[in-house]
Amino acid sequence: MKTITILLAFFGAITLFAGNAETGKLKTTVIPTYGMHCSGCEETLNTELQKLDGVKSVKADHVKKIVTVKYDDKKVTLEQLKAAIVNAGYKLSEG
Ligand SMILES: [Cu+2]
Repeated sequence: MKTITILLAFFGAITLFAGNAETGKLKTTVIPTYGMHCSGCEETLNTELQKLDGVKSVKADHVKKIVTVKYDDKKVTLEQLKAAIVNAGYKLSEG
């Protein structure tokens, strides 16, 4: 229970900082993503997001229900990343 609380605090902090964390021209964002059930789903999202120009790396995690994307915000927007997740058949909110 304590571990879960720490994890939640940790990812909350990442989400808060994600918008501002720049590595050169690169941004890292953590997008809450629902509907992934296995590593196959993770692969689908990895593949779909990597198709977007400007996406440098993708790490989907079906256990944590997040997709971490490193991207060049001059080439691709957060909205485009989210649209790609939805188009792949997953959801950005629960329910
Ligand atoms: Cu799956």
